[in-house]
Amino acid sequence: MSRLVVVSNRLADPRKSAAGGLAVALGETLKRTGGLWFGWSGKVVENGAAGEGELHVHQAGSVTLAELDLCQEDHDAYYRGYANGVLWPIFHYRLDLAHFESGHLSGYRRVNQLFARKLKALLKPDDLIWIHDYHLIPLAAELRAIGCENRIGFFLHIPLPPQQILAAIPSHEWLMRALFAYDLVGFQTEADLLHFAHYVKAEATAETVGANQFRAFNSTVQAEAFPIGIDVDDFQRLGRAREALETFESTRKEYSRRRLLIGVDRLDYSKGLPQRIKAFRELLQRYPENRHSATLLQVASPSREDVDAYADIQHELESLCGAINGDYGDFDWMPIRYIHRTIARKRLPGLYRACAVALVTPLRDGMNLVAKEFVAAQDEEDPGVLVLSRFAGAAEQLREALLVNPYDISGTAQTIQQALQMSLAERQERHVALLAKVKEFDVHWWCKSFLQKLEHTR
Ligand code: ADQ
Repeated sequence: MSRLVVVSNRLADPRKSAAGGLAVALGETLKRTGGLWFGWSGKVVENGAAGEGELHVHQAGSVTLAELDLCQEDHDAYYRGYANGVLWPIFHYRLDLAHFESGHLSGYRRVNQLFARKLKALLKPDDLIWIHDYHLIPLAAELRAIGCENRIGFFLHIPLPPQQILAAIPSHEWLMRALFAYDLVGFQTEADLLHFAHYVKAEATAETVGANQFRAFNSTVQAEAFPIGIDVDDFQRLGRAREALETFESTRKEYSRRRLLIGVDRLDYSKGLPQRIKAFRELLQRYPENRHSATLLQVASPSREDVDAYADIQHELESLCGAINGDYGDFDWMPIRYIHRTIARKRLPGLYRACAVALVTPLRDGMNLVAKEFVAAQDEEDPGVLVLSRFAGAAEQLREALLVNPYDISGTAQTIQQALQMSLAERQERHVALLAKVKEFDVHWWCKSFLQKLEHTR
Protein backbone atom coordinates (compact mmCIF):
# COMPACT_ATOMS: atom_id res chain seq x y z
CA MET A 1 0.00 0.00 0.00
CA SER A 2 1.15 3.58 -0.71
CA ARG A 3 2.10 5.89 2.15
CA LEU A 4 -1.00 7.11 3.99
CA VAL A 5 -1.35 10.84 4.63
CA VAL A 6 -4.09 11.76 7.09
CA VAL A 7 -5.27 15.35 7.41
CA SER A 8 -7.60 16.49 10.17
CA ASN A 9 -8.15 19.69 12.10
CA ARG A 10 -6.46 18.21 15.19
CA LEU A 11 -4.13 15.26 15.35
CA ALA A 12 -2.99 12.87 18.03
CA ASP A 13 0.12 10.89 18.75
CA PRO A 14 -0.94 7.37 17.65
CA ARG A 15 1.43 5.82 20.23
CA LYS A 16 -0.78 7.06 23.07
CA SER A 17 -3.88 4.91 23.53
CA ALA A 18 -5.57 7.73 25.50
CA ALA A 19 -5.87 9.39 22.10
CA GLY A 20 -8.93 7.20 21.41
CA GLY A 21 -10.10 4.68 18.85
CA LEU A 22 -9.74 6.85 15.77
CA ALA A 23 -6.09 7.65 16.49
CA VAL A 24 -5.40 3.98 17.20
CA ALA A 25 -7.08 2.77 14.00
CA LEU A 26 -5.49 5.40 11.77
CA GLY A 27 -2.25 4.98 13.70
CA GLU A 28 -1.97 1.33 12.68
CA THR A 29 -2.09 2.12 8.98
CA LEU A 30 0.05 5.20 9.45
CA LYS A 31 2.69 3.11 11.23
CA ARG A 32 2.56 0.34 8.66
CA THR A 33 3.07 2.73 5.73
CA GLY A 34 5.48 5.13 7.50
CA GLY A 35 2.70 7.69 7.13
CA LEU A 36 2.18 11.37 7.76
CA TRP A 37 -0.51 13.03 9.92
CA PHE A 38 -1.06 16.71 9.21
CA GLY A 39 -3.23 19.18 11.15
CA TRP A 40 -3.50 22.30 13.27
CA SER A 41 -1.11 22.28 16.26
CA GLY A 42 -3.77 23.71 18.60
CA LYS A 43 -1.58 26.80 19.00
CA VAL A 44 -2.95 30.27 18.23
CA VAL A 45 -0.30 32.91 17.56
CA GLU A 46 -1.43 36.37 18.78
CA ASN A 47 0.19 38.67 16.21
CA GLY A 48 0.77 36.33 13.28
CA ALA A 49 -0.09 37.26 9.68
CA ALA A 50 -3.34 35.95 8.19
CA GLY A 51 -2.87 32.98 5.87
CA GLU A 52 0.55 32.17 7.35
CA GLY A 53 1.64 29.75 10.05
CA GLU A 54 4.72 27.96 11.26
CA LEU A 55 4.85 24.20 10.58
CA HIS A 56 6.39 21.87 13.15
CA VAL A 57 7.39 18.46 11.82
CA HIS A 58 8.44 15.70 14.20
CA GLN A 59 8.60 11.91 14.38
CA ALA A 60 6.39 9.72 16.56
CA GLY A 61 8.02 6.35 15.90
CA SER A 62 7.62 5.61 12.21
CA VAL A 63 4.85 8.21 11.85
CA THR A 64 5.57 11.82 10.92
CA LEU A 65 3.42 14.42 12.65
CA ALA A 66 3.17 17.81 10.94
CA GLU A 67 1.49 20.50 13.01
CA LEU A 68 0.65 23.95 11.81
CA ASP A 69 0.17 27.02 14.03
CA LEU A 70 -2.62 29.44 13.16
CA CYS A 71 -2.80 33.17 13.85
CA GLN A 72 -5.66 34.61 15.90
CA GLU A 73 -7.48 36.10 12.90
CA ASP A 74 -7.40 32.83 10.94
CA HIS A 75 -8.41 30.76 13.93
CA ASP A 76 -11.37 33.02 14.71
CA ALA A 77 -12.66 32.98 11.15
CA TYR A 78 -11.91 29.39 10.14
CA TYR A 79 -12.50 27.47 13.35
CA ARG A 80 -14.86 29.50 15.50
CA GLY A 81 -16.57 31.49 12.78
CA TYR A 82 -17.16 29.22 9.82
CA ALA A 83 -16.54 25.61 10.90
CA ASN A 84 -18.24 25.86 14.29
CA GLY A 85 -20.47 28.92 13.75
CA VAL A 86 -21.93 27.90 10.37
CA LEU A 87 -21.14 24.34 9.33
CA TRP A 88 -21.58 22.58 12.70
CA PRO A 89 -25.06 24.02 13.45
CA ILE A 90 -26.35 23.71 9.88
CA PHE A 91 -25.07 20.18 9.35
CA HIS A 92 -26.89 19.35 12.62
CA TYR A 93 -30.10 20.88 11.18
CA ARG A 94 -29.89 24.01 13.40
CA LEU A 95 -30.33 26.92 11.01
CA ASP A 96 -31.44 29.01 13.97
CA LEU A 97 -27.97 28.83 15.54
CA ALA A 98 -25.91 29.68 12.46
CA HIS A 99 -24.18 33.07 12.21
CA PHE A 100 -23.16 34.09 8.71
CA GLU A 101 -20.36 36.60 8.25
CA SER A 102 -18.58 36.86 4.93
CA GLY A 103 -15.20 37.35 6.66
CA HIS A 104 -15.58 33.93 8.22
CA LEU A 105 -16.01 32.23 4.88
CA SER A 106 -12.91 33.91 3.46
CA GLY A 107 -10.98 32.90 6.60
CA TYR A 108 -12.13 29.29 6.16
CA ARG A 109 -10.98 29.33 2.57
CA ARG A 110 -7.70 31.05 3.48
CA VAL A 111 -6.84 28.42 6.10
CA ASN A 112 -7.70 25.59 3.71
CA GLN A 113 -5.36 27.23 1.17
CA LEU A 114 -2.67 27.48 3.82
CA PHE A 115 -3.12 23.79 4.72
CA ALA A 116 -2.89 22.92 1.00
CA ARG A 117 0.31 24.93 0.46
CA LYS A 118 2.09 23.53 3.52
CA LEU A 119 0.94 19.98 2.90
CA LYS A 120 1.82 19.99 -0.81
CA ALA A 121 5.49 20.54 0.05
CA LEU A 122 5.50 17.31 2.07
CA LEU A 123 3.72 15.06 -0.45
CA LYS A 124 5.13 12.26 -2.58
CA PRO A 125 3.53 11.38 -5.93
CA ASP A 126 1.91 8.10 -4.87
CA ASP A 127 0.72 9.13 -1.38
CA LEU A 128 -2.85 8.21 -0.56
CA ILE A 129 -4.47 11.23 1.14
CA TRP A 130 -7.38 10.93 3.60
CA ILE A 131 -8.94 14.21 4.74
CA HIS A 132 -11.31 14.34 7.70
CA ASP A 133 -14.36 16.37 8.55
CA TYR A 134 -16.18 19.63 8.02
CA HIS A 135 -13.22 21.90 8.81
CA LEU A 136 -11.48 20.78 5.63
CA ILE A 137 -14.16 20.26 2.97
CA PRO A 138 -12.41 22.45 0.33
CA LEU A 139 -8.91 21.11 0.99
CA ALA A 140 -8.81 18.72 -1.98
CA ALA A 141 -9.97 21.48 -4.33
CA GLU A 142 -7.21 23.76 -3.00
CA LEU A 143 -4.67 20.96 -3.41
CA ARG A 144 -5.83 20.28 -6.98
CA ALA A 145 -5.55 24.01 -7.74
CA ILE A 146 -1.82 23.88 -6.98
CA GLY A 147 -1.21 20.73 -9.00
CA CYS A 148 -1.77 17.82 -6.61
CA GLU A 149 -2.82 14.71 -8.55
CA ASN A 150 -2.81 12.19 -5.71
CA ARG A 151 -5.78 10.04 -4.87
CA ILE A 152 -7.74 11.92 -2.18
CA GLY A 153 -10.57 10.69 0.04
CA PHE A 154 -12.79 12.60 2.45
CA PHE A 155 -14.81 11.41 5.43
CA LEU A 156 -17.52 13.52 7.03
CA HIS A 157 -17.86 12.66 10.73
CA ILE A 158 -21.04 14.71 11.19
CA PRO A 159 -24.41 14.33 9.42
CA LEU A 160 -25.09 15.73 5.96
CA PRO A 161 -28.51 17.42 6.10
CA PRO A 162 -31.13 17.40 3.33
CA GLN A 163 -30.81 19.66 0.29
CA GLN A 164 -33.22 22.32 1.55
CA ILE A 165 -31.16 22.83 4.70
CA LEU A 166 -27.80 22.80 2.93
CA ALA A 167 -29.11 25.34 0.48
CA ALA A 168 -29.50 27.84 3.33
CA ILE A 169 -25.71 28.22 3.48
CA PRO A 170 -24.94 31.35 1.43
CA SER A 171 -21.98 29.65 -0.26
CA HIS A 172 -23.44 26.15 -0.50
CA GLU A 173 -22.75 25.72 -4.24
CA TRP A 174 -19.05 26.42 -3.73
CA LEU A 175 -18.85 24.17 -0.69
CA MET A 176 -20.59 21.20 -2.29
CA ARG A 177 -18.76 21.62 -5.59
CA ALA A 178 -15.52 21.26 -3.60
CA LEU A 179 -16.51 17.66 -2.82
CA PHE A 180 -16.08 16.82 -6.51
CA ALA A 181 -12.32 17.35 -6.15
CA TYR A 182 -12.19 14.13 -4.11
CA ASP A 183 -12.00 10.65 -5.56
CA LEU A 184 -14.04 9.20 -2.70
CA VAL A 185 -16.40 10.88 -0.23
CA GLY A 186 -17.52 8.88 2.81
CA PHE A 187 -20.53 9.52 5.01
CA GLN A 188 -21.63 7.95 8.29
CA THR A 189 -25.02 6.67 7.12
CA GLU A 190 -27.12 5.70 4.11
CA ALA A 191 -29.40 8.63 5.00
CA ASP A 192 -26.50 11.10 4.62
CA LEU A 193 -25.56 9.48 1.32
CA LEU A 194 -29.12 9.91 0.05
CA HIS A 195 -29.05 13.58 1.03
CA PHE A 196 -25.84 13.99 -0.95
CA ALA A 197 -27.26 12.24 -4.02
CA HIS A 198 -30.39 14.34 -3.88
CA TYR A 199 -28.47 17.59 -3.43
CA VAL A 200 -26.05 17.05 -6.32
CA LYS A 201 -28.79 15.99 -8.69
CA ALA A 202 -31.09 18.87 -7.78
CA GLU A 203 -28.58 21.69 -7.36
CA ALA A 204 -25.73 20.69 -9.66
CA THR A 205 -27.59 18.57 -12.24
CA ALA A 206 -25.18 15.76 -11.50
CA GLU A 207 -25.56 12.54 -13.46
CA THR A 208 -25.31 9.13 -11.89
CA VAL A 209 -22.61 7.28 -13.84
CA GLY A 210 -22.28 4.17 -11.66
CA ALA A 211 -23.34 2.89 -8.26
CA ASN A 212 -23.18 6.01 -6.05
CA GLN A 213 -20.91 7.61 -8.61
CA PHE A 214 -21.82 11.14 -9.59
CA ARG A 215 -20.58 13.33 -12.42
CA ALA A 216 -20.71 17.13 -12.37
CA PHE A 217 -18.31 20.07 -12.89
CA ASN A 218 -16.21 17.87 -15.22
CA SER A 219 -15.37 15.51 -12.35
CA THR A 220 -16.62 12.21 -11.06
CA VAL A 221 -16.90 11.44 -7.38
CA GLN A 222 -17.60 8.12 -5.72
CA ALA A 223 -19.70 8.45 -2.56
CA GLU A 224 -20.47 5.79 0.01
CA ALA A 225 -21.55 5.22 3.61
CA PHE A 226 -18.86 3.93 5.98
CA PRO A 227 -20.37 3.90 9.49
CA ILE A 228 -17.55 4.51 11.94
CA GLY A 229 -17.05 2.10 14.85
CA ILE A 230 -15.00 1.77 18.00
CA ASP A 231 -11.96 -0.36 18.76
CA VAL A 232 -13.97 -3.07 20.52
CA ASP A 233 -11.02 -5.25 21.56
CA ASP A 234 -9.14 -2.31 22.97
CA PHE A 235 -12.20 -1.00 24.83
CA GLN A 236 -12.95 -4.42 26.30
CA ARG A 237 -9.31 -4.82 27.31
CA LEU A 238 -9.60 -1.44 29.05
CA GLY A 239 -12.70 -2.81 30.79
CA ARG A 240 -10.68 -5.63 32.34
CA ALA A 241 -7.91 -3.33 33.61
CA ARG A 242 -7.59 -2.08 37.18
CA GLU A 243 -9.03 1.44 36.79
CA ALA A 244 -12.22 0.22 35.12
CA LEU A 245 -12.71 -2.57 37.68
CA GLU A 246 -12.21 -0.10 40.53
CA THR A 247 -14.67 2.35 38.98
CA PHE A 248 -17.21 -0.44 38.53
CA GLU A 249 -16.85 -1.64 42.14
CA SER A 250 -16.96 1.80 43.73
CA THR A 251 -19.94 2.93 41.63
CA ARG A 252 -21.89 -0.26 42.40
CA LYS A 253 -21.10 0.10 46.08
CA GLU A 254 -22.05 3.74 46.33
CA TYR A 255 -25.33 3.22 44.49
CA SER A 256 -26.14 -0.26 45.78
CA ARG A 257 -29.76 0.70 46.49
CA ARG A 258 -30.31 2.51 43.19
CA ARG A 259 -30.91 1.81 39.49
CA LEU A 260 -28.32 3.82 37.59
CA LEU A 261 -28.86 5.52 34.25
CA ILE A 262 -25.95 7.10 32.43
CA GLY A 263 -25.38 9.85 29.89
CA VAL A 264 -21.87 10.64 28.58
CA ASP A 265 -21.53 13.47 26.10
CA ARG A 266 -19.61 16.47 24.99
CA LEU A 267 -21.60 19.45 26.20
CA ASP A 268 -23.14 20.34 22.85
CA TYR A 269 -26.59 21.48 21.78
CA SER A 270 -26.75 18.60 19.29
CA LYS A 271 -26.70 16.04 22.10
CA GLY A 272 -30.25 16.72 23.31
CA LEU A 273 -29.30 17.13 26.97
CA PRO A 274 -32.15 19.41 28.15
CA GLN A 275 -34.70 17.13 26.45
CA ARG A 276 -33.10 14.09 28.14
CA ILE A 277 -33.23 15.71 31.58
CA LYS A 278 -36.86 16.66 31.02
CA ALA A 279 -37.69 13.08 30.01
CA PHE A 280 -36.06 11.87 33.21
CA ARG A 281 -38.18 14.34 35.21
CA GLU A 282 -41.28 13.00 33.48
CA LEU A 283 -40.21 9.45 34.37
CA LEU A 284 -40.11 10.42 38.06
CA GLN A 285 -43.43 12.17 37.79
CA ARG A 286 -45.35 9.51 35.85
CA TYR A 287 -43.80 6.42 37.37
CA PRO A 288 -43.34 7.26 41.07
CA GLU A 289 -41.90 3.82 41.83
CA ASN A 290 -38.64 5.19 40.41
CA ARG A 291 -38.37 7.87 43.10
CA HIS A 292 -35.67 7.10 45.64
CA SER A 293 -34.32 4.59 43.16
CA ALA A 294 -33.54 5.78 39.61
CA THR A 295 -30.44 7.97 39.54
CA LEU A 296 -29.13 9.64 36.43
CA LEU A 297 -25.38 10.19 36.15
CA GLN A 298 -24.89 12.78 33.46
CA VAL A 299 -21.30 13.48 32.48
CA ALA A 300 -20.85 16.35 30.04
CA SER A 301 -17.35 17.29 29.00
CA PRO A 302 -16.63 20.99 28.43
CA SER A 303 -16.55 21.92 24.77
CA ARG A 304 -16.16 25.16 22.73
CA GLU A 305 -16.95 27.23 25.80
CA ASP A 306 -16.14 30.51 24.05
CA VAL A 307 -19.16 30.08 21.75
CA ASP A 308 -22.40 31.64 23.10
CA ALA A 309 -24.71 28.74 22.24
CA TYR A 310 -22.54 26.46 24.41
CA ALA A 311 -22.60 28.76 27.44
CA ASP A 312 -26.41 28.96 27.08
CA ILE A 313 -26.84 25.20 27.12
CA GLN A 314 -24.63 24.89 30.17
CA HIS A 315 -26.81 27.34 32.12
CA GLU A 316 -29.98 25.65 30.98
CA LEU A 317 -28.71 22.25 32.10
CA GLU A 318 -27.53 23.45 35.48
CA SER A 319 -30.85 25.06 36.25
CA LEU A 320 -32.87 22.05 35.01
CA CYS A 321 -30.85 19.61 37.13
CA GLY A 322 -31.03 21.91 40.16
CA ALA A 323 -34.81 22.19 39.84
CA ILE A 324 -35.32 18.42 39.59
CA ASN A 325 -33.03 17.69 42.52
CA GLY A 326 -34.88 20.37 44.51
CA ASP A 327 -38.34 19.07 43.60
CA TYR A 328 -37.74 15.34 43.88
CA GLY A 329 -34.51 14.82 45.86
CA ASP A 330 -34.41 13.71 49.47
CA PHE A 331 -31.77 13.57 52.22
CA ASP A 332 -30.67 10.16 51.04
CA TRP A 333 -31.32 10.40 47.28
CA MET A 334 -30.32 12.84 44.54
CA PRO A 335 -32.14 12.07 41.27
CA ILE A 336 -29.44 13.60 39.05
CA ARG A 337 -25.71 13.78 39.43
CA TYR A 338 -24.54 16.25 36.81
CA ILE A 339 -20.79 16.30 36.27
CA HIS A 340 -19.33 18.93 33.96
CA ARG A 341 -16.06 17.18 33.24
CA THR A 342 -14.24 14.76 30.98
CA ILE A 343 -14.01 11.28 32.50
CA ALA A 344 -10.66 9.49 32.09
CA ARG A 345 -11.01 6.99 29.26
CA LYS A 346 -9.71 4.16 31.45
CA ARG A 347 -12.68 4.57 33.81
CA LEU A 348 -15.42 4.74 31.16
CA PRO A 349 -15.98 0.98 30.64
CA GLY A 350 -16.37 0.44 34.40
CA LEU A 351 -18.87 3.26 34.64
CA TYR A 352 -20.91 2.01 31.67
CA ARG A 353 -20.97 -1.50 33.13
CA ALA A 354 -22.26 -0.31 36.48
CA CYS A 355 -25.34 1.24 34.85
CA ALA A 356 -28.66 -0.39 34.02
CA VAL A 357 -29.57 2.01 31.22
CA ALA A 358 -27.67 4.36 28.89
CA LEU A 359 -29.44 7.43 27.56
CA VAL A 360 -27.93 8.31 24.20
CA THR A 361 -30.48 10.75 22.90
CA PRO A 362 -28.93 13.35 20.58
CA LEU A 363 -31.23 15.54 18.51
CA ARG A 364 -28.84 14.81 15.65
CA ASP A 365 -25.49 13.00 15.58
CA GLY A 366 -23.15 11.78 12.85
CA MET A 367 -22.73 8.39 14.50
CA ASN A 368 -22.35 8.58 18.32
CA LEU A 369 -19.67 6.30 19.65
CA VAL A 370 -20.92 6.38 23.24
CA ALA A 371 -23.77 4.08 22.16
CA LYS A 372 -21.26 1.55 20.82
CA GLU A 373 -18.96 1.87 23.84
CA PHE A 374 -21.86 1.20 26.21
CA VAL A 375 -22.74 -2.00 24.34
CA ALA A 376 -19.10 -3.18 24.28
CA ALA A 377 -18.69 -2.59 28.03
CA GLN A 378 -21.68 -4.65 29.22
CA ASP A 379 -21.60 -7.90 31.16
CA GLU A 380 -23.08 -10.42 28.70
CA GLU A 381 -24.78 -12.27 31.59
CA ASP A 382 -26.52 -9.16 32.90
CA PRO A 383 -26.38 -6.43 30.25
CA GLY A 384 -27.74 -2.90 30.51
CA VAL A 385 -30.25 -1.44 28.06
CA LEU A 386 -29.42 1.14 25.41
CA VAL A 387 -31.99 3.89 24.85
CA LEU A 388 -30.95 5.48 21.56
CA SER A 389 -32.17 8.45 19.58
CA ARG A 390 -33.49 7.58 16.15
CA PHE A 391 -31.59 10.69 14.97
CA ALA A 392 -28.14 9.35 15.89
CA GLY A 393 -26.31 7.79 12.94
CA ALA A 394 -25.83 4.73 15.14
CA ALA A 395 -29.57 4.04 15.00
CA GLU A 396 -29.23 2.87 11.39
CA GLN A 397 -27.18 -0.09 12.65
CA LEU A 398 -28.27 -0.58 16.27
CA ARG A 399 -31.89 -1.51 15.60
CA GLU A 400 -32.11 -3.69 18.74
CA ALA A 401 -31.66 -0.68 21.01
CA LEU A 402 -34.82 0.99 22.30
CA LEU A 403 -35.17 3.77 19.75
CA VAL A 404 -36.71 7.09 20.78
CA ASN A 405 -37.63 10.44 19.31
CA PRO A 406 -35.79 12.77 21.73
CA TYR A 407 -38.17 15.67 20.98
CA ASP A 408 -41.01 13.55 22.36
CA ILE A 409 -40.36 13.96 26.07
CA SER A 410 -43.27 11.85 27.18
CA GLY A 411 -42.54 9.03 24.70
CA THR A 412 -38.91 9.01 25.85
CA ALA A 413 -39.95 8.80 29.51
CA GLN A 414 -42.14 5.84 28.67
CA THR A 415 -39.27 4.11 26.85
CA ILE A 416 -36.92 4.70 29.79
CA GLN A 417 -39.50 3.02 32.00
CA GLN A 418 -39.62 0.09 29.54
CA ALA A 419 -35.80 -0.13 29.74
CA LEU A 420 -35.83 -0.16 33.54
CA GLN A 421 -38.40 -2.94 33.57
CA MET A 422 -37.00 -5.12 30.79
CA SER A 423 -36.61 -8.81 31.63
CA LEU A 424 -33.16 -10.38 31.77
CA ALA A 425 -33.96 -12.64 28.79
CA GLU A 426 -34.93 -9.68 26.58
CA ARG A 427 -31.90 -7.68 27.69
CA GLN A 428 -29.61 -10.58 26.79
CA GLU A 429 -31.27 -11.15 23.45
CA ARG A 430 -30.97 -7.50 22.44
CA HIS A 431 -27.42 -7.28 23.72
CA VAL A 432 -26.19 -10.29 21.72
CA ALA A 433 -27.51 -8.72 18.52
CA LEU A 434 -26.11 -5.27 19.34
CA LEU A 435 -22.67 -6.55 20.30
CA ALA A 436 -22.43 -8.60 17.10
CA LYS A 437 -22.93 -5.42 15.06
CA VAL A 438 -20.60 -3.30 17.14
CA LYS A 439 -17.93 -5.98 16.71
CA GLU A 440 -18.46 -6.56 13.01
CA PHE A 441 -18.37 -2.87 12.11
CA ASP A 442 -15.56 -1.77 14.37
CA VAL A 443 -13.10 1.04 13.71
CA HIS A 444 -10.68 -1.30 11.94
CA TRP A 445 -13.41 -2.39 9.52
CA TRP A 446 -14.18 1.29 8.91
CA CYS A 447 -10.57 2.23 8.25
CA LYS A 448 -9.88 -0.78 6.05
CA SER A 449 -13.03 -0.52 3.97
CA PHE A 450 -12.57 3.21 3.33
CA LEU A 451 -8.92 2.85 2.31
CA GLN A 452 -9.57 -0.21 0.14
CA LYS A 453 -12.30 1.65 -1.69
CA LEU A 454 -10.09 4.72 -2.08
CA GLU A 455 -7.25 2.64 -3.50
CA HIS A 456 -9.58 1.20 -6.13
CA THR A 457 -11.46 4.37 -7.03
CA ARG A 458 -10.70 6.38 -10.16
P1 ADQ B 1 -18.40 13.69 19.04
O1 ADQ B 1 -19.48 14.67 18.80
O2 ADQ B 1 -17.32 14.13 19.95
O3 ADQ B 1 -17.74 13.21 17.65
P2 ADQ B 1 -19.16 10.90 20.07
O4 ADQ B 1 -19.07 9.97 18.95
O5 ADQ B 1 -20.39 10.74 20.88
O6 ADQ B 1 -19.16 12.38 19.61
O7 ADQ B 1 -17.96 10.76 21.14
C1 ADQ B 1 -16.65 10.66 20.82
C2 ADQ B 1 -15.83 10.16 22.02
O8 ADQ B 1 -15.81 11.11 23.08
C3 ADQ B 1 -16.32 8.85 22.63
O9 ADQ B 1 -15.24 7.97 22.63
C4 ADQ B 1 -16.75 9.21 24.06
O10 ADQ B 1 -16.44 8.22 25.01
C5 ADQ B 1 -15.92 10.44 24.34
N1 ADQ B 1 -16.61 11.31 25.32
C6 ADQ B 1 -17.72 12.03 25.12
N2 ADQ B 1 -18.06 12.69 26.25
C7 ADQ B 1 -17.17 12.35 27.19
C8 ADQ B 1 -16.99 12.70 28.57
N3 ADQ B 1 -17.83 13.52 29.19
N4 ADQ B 1 -15.94 12.16 29.23
C9 ADQ B 1 -15.11 11.33 28.58
N5 ADQ B 1 -15.21 10.96 27.30
C10 ADQ B 1 -16.23 11.48 26.59
C11 ADQ B 1 -17.93 13.37 16.24
C12 ADQ B 1 -19.38 13.30 15.74
C13 ADQ B 1 -20.01 11.96 16.14
C14 ADQ B 1 -19.15 10.80 15.61
C15 ADQ B 1 -17.69 10.99 16.00
C16 ADQ B 1 -16.80 9.96 15.31
O11 ADQ B 1 -20.14 14.39 16.28
O12 ADQ B 1 -21.33 11.87 15.60
O13 ADQ B 1 -19.63 9.59 16.17
O14 ADQ B 1 -17.22 12.27 15.63
O15 ADQ B 1 -16.94 10.01 13.92
